[in-house]
Amino acid sequence: MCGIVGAASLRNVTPILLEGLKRLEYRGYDSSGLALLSDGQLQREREIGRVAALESLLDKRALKGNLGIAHTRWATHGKPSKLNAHPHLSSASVAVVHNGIIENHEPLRRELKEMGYRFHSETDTEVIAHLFDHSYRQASGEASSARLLKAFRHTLMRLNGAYALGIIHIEHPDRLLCARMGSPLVIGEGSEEHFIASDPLALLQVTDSFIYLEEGDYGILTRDAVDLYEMEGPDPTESEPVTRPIVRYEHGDQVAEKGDYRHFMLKEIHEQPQALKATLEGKVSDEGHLLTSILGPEAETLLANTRQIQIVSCGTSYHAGLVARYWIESIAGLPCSVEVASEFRYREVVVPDDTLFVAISQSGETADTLAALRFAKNAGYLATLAICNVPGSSLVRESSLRLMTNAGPEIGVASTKAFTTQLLALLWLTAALASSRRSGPNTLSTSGLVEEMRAMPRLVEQVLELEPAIAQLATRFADKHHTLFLGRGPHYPVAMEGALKLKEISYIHAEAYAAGELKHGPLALVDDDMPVVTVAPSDDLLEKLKSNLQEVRARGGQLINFVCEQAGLESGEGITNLVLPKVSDILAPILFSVPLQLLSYHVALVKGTDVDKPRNLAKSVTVE
Ligand code: HGA
Repeated sequence: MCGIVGAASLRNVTPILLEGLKRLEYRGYDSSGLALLSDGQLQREREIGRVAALESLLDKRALKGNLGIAHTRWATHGKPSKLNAHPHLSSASVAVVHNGIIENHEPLRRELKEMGYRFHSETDTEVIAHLFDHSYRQASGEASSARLLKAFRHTLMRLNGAYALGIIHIEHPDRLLCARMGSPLVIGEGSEEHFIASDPLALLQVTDSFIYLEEGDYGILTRDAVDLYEMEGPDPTESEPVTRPIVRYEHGDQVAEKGDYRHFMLKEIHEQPQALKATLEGKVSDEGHLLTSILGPEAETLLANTRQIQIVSCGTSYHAGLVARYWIESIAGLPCSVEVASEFRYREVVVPDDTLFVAISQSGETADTLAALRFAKNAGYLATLAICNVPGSSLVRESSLRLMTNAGPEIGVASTKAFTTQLLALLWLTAALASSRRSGPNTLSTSGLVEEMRAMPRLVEQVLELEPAIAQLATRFADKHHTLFLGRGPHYPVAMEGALKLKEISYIHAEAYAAGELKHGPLALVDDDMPVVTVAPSDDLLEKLKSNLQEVRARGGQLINFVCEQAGLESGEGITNLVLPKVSDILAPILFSVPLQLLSYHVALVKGTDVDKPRNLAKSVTVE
């Protein structure tokens, strides 16, 4: 959430900053702004709404400069408004962009007001601008790097909470300050130019070489140098800068274009066959063996020693973890707990011996999941494993083992291909755990499972052909305010994910229930105005589910069932069945997720909402 870009160059940086903001817009889109230094002047423009609105403003008033910072906002403190938009200024000398939350902003604000600073926004960020201005004035001397760094370090020491920061100062026309604590930030290396951004994607138009800041890093960039220091280290005036590796971005300029698709979400739904194929690539040999060494050093021994799994994640990734629990327990025969990261991180956790900690996050920057991982590293787990879509992300760098999903950039805020590829990666992990133990309740052979995983892209292609029928169904939701999603076994979390998708992009209230729970309360809600969507593959629980569906029908509920060819469910009055291709019980959760994505997408179209940028949300949740 919130996207930062900054640049120090010989050329005018405005187009680079604007392009960076557009590429970061998935992180926040309630307002945006930029500040530039040129001819000894600090200039700023901000606008409410999308980056396009800022761009039109800049068409009318061109800002040019060789040093600048920019920001696209997802508000945490203070409503989305022009006054609250970043960059925030102090004394017309300092401009600050910030991603994160300053938890002690209230006492700092009081203190700064007493010193005479006037506040113009409701944000927590503005305290950073004034604090830095104050520290700079206190750090006497000429306008040197040393003075700037001293003031910066002093400012950072006063902040509690999370931040990625970009700061410029009017007396330093070629110096860009940056810092990272709890929110992501990378430095891009160009030829005689340097950049900062929340995500390398923002800078792929200008470089593919990046330095990933570590927690507590701060420093100064100029066109030709990067000097980084550690907050934990000595005063910067008494120490040498630290060295961080320069990493080449692996996937080229993958910035997603919508192409012929109307929305990124639709494109990403249709990319799933390819994304699933890519996820499996390099993880199984031609002969069908699982290549467990890709997880990292000592993976095989660690998997063989694992007696229990703890999965921690948020949102859609949490639902992937819940599905995996059914697989891990039934196929690998290992106990598995799954918990949302925001609860796990603040709980007094008891860690059973030989437990593998698994953190799942599309971006690898999800604040709560990262905090849970950092806790887990010192809590006595056997090892930590990240399941992630972004190679250089914090989660991947900080875990001892890693399993990449390779889905390619996901731009639509509502996750689709990230979810199904996480499921495939988790199934692969299940198979790896089962084969390393050479036992487990399920007799399915690894090679059989690999065959099924390989068949997945083709099956998903077939499901995508149901789109016209699903679009037709979606019109029934035009005037609905509530929907129930039902499933059993691993399809209960699939139903949860379906309900989440509908909520996120169509703003229809949707709840998922384990179908057996219906009569314990939610049945009271059912009437002919309440569509009930069921996930009903032909598995061992289908007969039980059919009884639950009868209970709904008997109360006038309108059933929309996603079923398998051989389900034996008749369509009729109040019952609509959408038939999916035959699939094994194990793979069914992946396949059945796809029509639910298409349903929520088409309902959102009917409702006329902003599919890729739903209200109040943003992707890559970097604040807790
Ligand atoms: N707290 C700041 C920045 C918000 C943010 O990082 N969101 O992801 C604000 O509210 O402006």
